[in-house]
Amino acid sequence: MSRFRRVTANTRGRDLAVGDIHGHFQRLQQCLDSVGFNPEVDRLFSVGDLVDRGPHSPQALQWLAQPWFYAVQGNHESLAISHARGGRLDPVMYRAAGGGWFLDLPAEEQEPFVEAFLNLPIALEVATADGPVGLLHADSPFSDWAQLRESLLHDDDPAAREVCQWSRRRLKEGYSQPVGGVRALLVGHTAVVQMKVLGNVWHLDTGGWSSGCFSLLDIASLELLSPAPDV
Ligand SMILES: [Mn+2]
Repeated sequence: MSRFRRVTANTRGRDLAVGDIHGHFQRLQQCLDSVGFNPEVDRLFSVGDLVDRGPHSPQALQWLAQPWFYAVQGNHESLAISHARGGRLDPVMYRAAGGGWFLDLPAEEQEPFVEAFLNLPIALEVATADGPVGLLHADSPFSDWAQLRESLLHDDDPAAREVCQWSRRRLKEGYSQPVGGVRALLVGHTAVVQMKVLGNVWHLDTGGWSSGCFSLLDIASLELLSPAPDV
């Protein structure tokens, strides 16, 4: 599977984006129900970190099998891959980060997860009527989307990938230079109290997995559907 994926516009229904899920698929489903998500026509895009911490991490496989569900690979998916593929990974750290459910699976039961996670792109681009919207887990290593696409497709530079999945720099420094070539870049990874936009980078992880408040963003209009705006 390609490390960069392009998805054509949804002409039948809505495209929604959600922040880190971390094993809370039941809460996410409730949130989707509350905005009338219709899997026949609507699609859901995840910025990664589907697993670890919450009670339903194994459900990630069923969600990833749905034709209406798209995701990029977060650092937690990357941890599972590293563990199973013999990468350098401290199991104590991994367990503390919520990976116990995975560490405790027999190797043959880890395998379907690893294969599904390996299939996830590092960055994804969704077409909308007003131009492309990008998604990745943490931050873009480049100020230009085309450069990121080229890097992911041709260089596979581990340092660039590391920024895509692990960087917290933009939020930490309040860095607000936009990423050129996309209308908006949707990310998660660092929990924020309220959805926060820096430049054109939208931080969607409002801690749905800890506080129960998932933010759902309509990708075409860039309007927040959940939590409902105060009237
Ligand atoms: Mn993360």
